[in-house]
Amino acid sequence: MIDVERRPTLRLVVPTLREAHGIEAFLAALLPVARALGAEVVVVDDRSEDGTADLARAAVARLGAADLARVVVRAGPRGLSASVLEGWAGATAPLLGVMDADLSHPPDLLPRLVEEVEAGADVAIASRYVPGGGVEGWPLRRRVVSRAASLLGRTVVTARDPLSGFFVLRREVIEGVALRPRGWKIALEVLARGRVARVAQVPFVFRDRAWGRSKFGPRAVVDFLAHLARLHADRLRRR
Ligand SMILES: Nc1nc2c(ncn2[C@@H]2O[C@H](COP(=O)(O)OP(=O)(O)O)[C@@H](O)[C@H]2O)c(=O)[nH]1
Ligand SMILES: [Mg+2]
Repeated sequence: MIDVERRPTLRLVVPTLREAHGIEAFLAALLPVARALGAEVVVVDDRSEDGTADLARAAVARLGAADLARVVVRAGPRGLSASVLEGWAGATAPLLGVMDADLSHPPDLLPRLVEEVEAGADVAIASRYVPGGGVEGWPLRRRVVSRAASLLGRTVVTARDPLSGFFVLRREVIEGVALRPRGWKIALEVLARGRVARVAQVPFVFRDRAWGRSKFGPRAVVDFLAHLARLHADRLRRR
């Protein structure tokens, strides 16, 4: 059970879809960091058929972290951004965050992101595309798509890696803001529609997953382009 007496500093959401293979190793790395930060962790699983949710619950129990972490299984249509918003809903923590479950996002970087927001940033993004950052293990095709999508994303926001799936924000940035993300890119939606004045960009090296398979595919690209088009259209309408 989550300790309701003590308000967490951060609610970190971890969206999962078919991560049975590595969810234990991930939680073993993350939970000590989360505990040190006073964060709560919500794993939001999209009805993975491979037992991810049960394995995650067992890992939380085995790691003695039932007071700070829980696992939610979603109903309804699958969706990465929708999972993140569902995980953030009802949070009382002053900070919200998100990261992937496959260790591509190093848990050790989480305290840096929190520090940046506590020091005054509205959003702190772990960024592959600022000096010191990078990507390891991706084939050329995936690198090119990611770079191109980031450049397109920068037509609506200024951050260099607006498609990063690892970031922390002040809860007020999105409180009362109607977010309508489509597909994968929740950071883009938060940056484009949220009350964001200061963005901190913390470099990190994204390492391709060590197990399992990426869910990235043509569908994610189509969703991204539709999402981007909607952000542009809404911006024109507001003018
Ligand atoms: N809840 C939920 N999580 C998802 C979905 N698609 C991907 N994920 C999770 O989102 C994170 C990033 O997905 P991944 O396949 O690793 O994408 P990549 O790192 O860009 O190749 C991982 O933790 C996945 O388990 C989805 O539809 N719903
Ligand atoms: Mg991944």
